[in-house]
Amino acid sequence: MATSDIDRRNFIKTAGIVGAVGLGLGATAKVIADSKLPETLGALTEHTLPSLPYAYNALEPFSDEETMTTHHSKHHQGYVDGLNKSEKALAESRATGDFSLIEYWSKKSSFNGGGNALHSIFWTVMAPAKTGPLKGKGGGEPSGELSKKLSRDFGSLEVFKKQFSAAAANVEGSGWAALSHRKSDDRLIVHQIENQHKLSSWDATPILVLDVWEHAYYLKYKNMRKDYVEAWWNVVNWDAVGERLG
Ligand code: MN3
Repeated sequence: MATSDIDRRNFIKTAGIVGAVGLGLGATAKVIADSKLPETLGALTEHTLPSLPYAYNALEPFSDEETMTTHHSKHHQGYVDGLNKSEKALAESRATGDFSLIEYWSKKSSFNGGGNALHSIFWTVMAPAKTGPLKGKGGGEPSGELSKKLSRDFGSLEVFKKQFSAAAANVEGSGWAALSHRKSDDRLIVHQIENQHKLSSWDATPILVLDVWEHAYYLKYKNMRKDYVEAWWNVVNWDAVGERLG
């Protein structure tokens, strides 16, 4: 038996004991260091909830304070926590060599990782409406390269907005509409995302996303998702979208 196999067996045995006495990941990580085992375990990120770039009531009247508070501090926090939990579970799988729950934790990390990433973009591509009480920069029209590329790839800003609105209003169940930049041919594309992670368009980076889960609008708009989508254009921060395009 190769030395590495012996190390691995001893490690798994030790890790099993650690698990049995109920110690957490910190203890497991210490065991890993002691056993000189896999450098393949890799480092873990402790994901944290990003701050909103405006107050919870700043998007009124488009989005009400109660919805924004719950959406950011409860829902988004839940995805952050879920992502940390699933990535720790995957690290523990690497530590013990037990991948029996790989399908479960892979799905959980995609779902929560998608939720964290999409919400993190969502907050930053909105701003208080120009036409609202705070007279912010939200709404209006894009400028510069973004404006040129939207016209080039969709025909006009109006046609783009129609396609995006239709995509958002017609996501089946919970999900998102996204405008993404596809690097391979430098095109902007509109696509739907189901849940937080399904229907992904590979090689495409989201630059504008709209959350159409009911938790994003139901308190104010009830079942009228289409009205929520139409009102949302008043808080789009086009400068931030342009910066994402790069
Ligand atoms: Mn949401």
